[in-house]
Amino acid sequence: MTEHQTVQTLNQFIIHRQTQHEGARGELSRLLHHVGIAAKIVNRAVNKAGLMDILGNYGDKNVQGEDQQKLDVFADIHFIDALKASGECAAIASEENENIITFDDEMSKNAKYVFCMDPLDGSSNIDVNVSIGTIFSIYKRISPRGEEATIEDFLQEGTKQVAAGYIIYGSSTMLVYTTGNGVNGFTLDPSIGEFCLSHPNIKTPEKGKIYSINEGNYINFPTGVKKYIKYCQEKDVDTGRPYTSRYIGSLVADFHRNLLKGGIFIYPETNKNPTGKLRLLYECNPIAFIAEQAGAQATDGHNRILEIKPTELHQRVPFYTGSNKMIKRAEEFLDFFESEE
Ligand code: P6P
Repeated sequence: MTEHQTVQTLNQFIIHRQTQHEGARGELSRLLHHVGIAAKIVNRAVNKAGLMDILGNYGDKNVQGEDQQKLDVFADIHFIDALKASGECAAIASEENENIITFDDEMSKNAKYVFCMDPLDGSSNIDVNVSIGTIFSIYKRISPRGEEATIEDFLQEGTKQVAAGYIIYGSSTMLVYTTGNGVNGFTLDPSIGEFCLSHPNIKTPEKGKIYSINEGNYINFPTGVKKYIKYCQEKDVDTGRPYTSRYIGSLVADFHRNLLKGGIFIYPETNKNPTGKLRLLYECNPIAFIAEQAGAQATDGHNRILEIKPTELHQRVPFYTGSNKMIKRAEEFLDFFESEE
């Protein structure tokens, strides 16, 4: 970076974008600002995890029946605190909590937005120092302002999201988000404690050479998925195959790489888990919003993720996301072999 190149912080960017929206009163800006604060608090804990005796199980299990890691709980608590402090969030749906969390202070009860989050995704990687992330999604509430938010506020199609994003705690910490006008990435500069615009207007290549799937589950995959994996592994100069297999086991890390480089990420249904593993509200919908805003796609193998009408807070869906041409090809395999079965 040349010395005179200006830095645009997340807050400067948010306020600049707000001024472009006539009538915007700053509620979403303030909400996003508090997301940034919580991200910095969690980032500090993630960076010192090994030193703060914060590793290891919390000794409890979350609603998914998964062992709760201390950092999961830490992240959940600090995002909830920051969102309450913003006064712009009426309620939260979190992976770490079975039911929605409503706020009873007057300002929050009168707030315009509700917030879905996976406070620390990829938690199985925490203790081995592999990238992890926070994923979030913001909706306008449909329940009357001034009253307590309801579960109906959260069971909205992904197309109704007003904002979505993730923080990836990796070799550097980045916040990537969209409000429906493209995708922008901000890298945390620890020397000034600010997220700074580093990846403006992210676009995913139409085609990539990376496929991301946990092949350890191969025997449980649908035939179409098995055939697509073999297709990726064949030699074909024209399509640049064989592709490269990359799978970290943290959705945010796997998605972020493919978002920038192109590729396909698949967490399909299996005969053990017929609706897959990833959750619609706070993993697939926000990632799908970002994918589409970056010119890519996200489906359940057949249907656009963002058009699925949720019925439960923690429902799971099969998840295919990435470069348009790769999603199209994978779905051709699914369609053909499903018609054969
Ligand atoms: P598997 C992490 O636990 C997570 O929810 C996602 O971040 C990740 O993509 C997936 O599960 C990994 O699941 O079954 O491949 O270990």
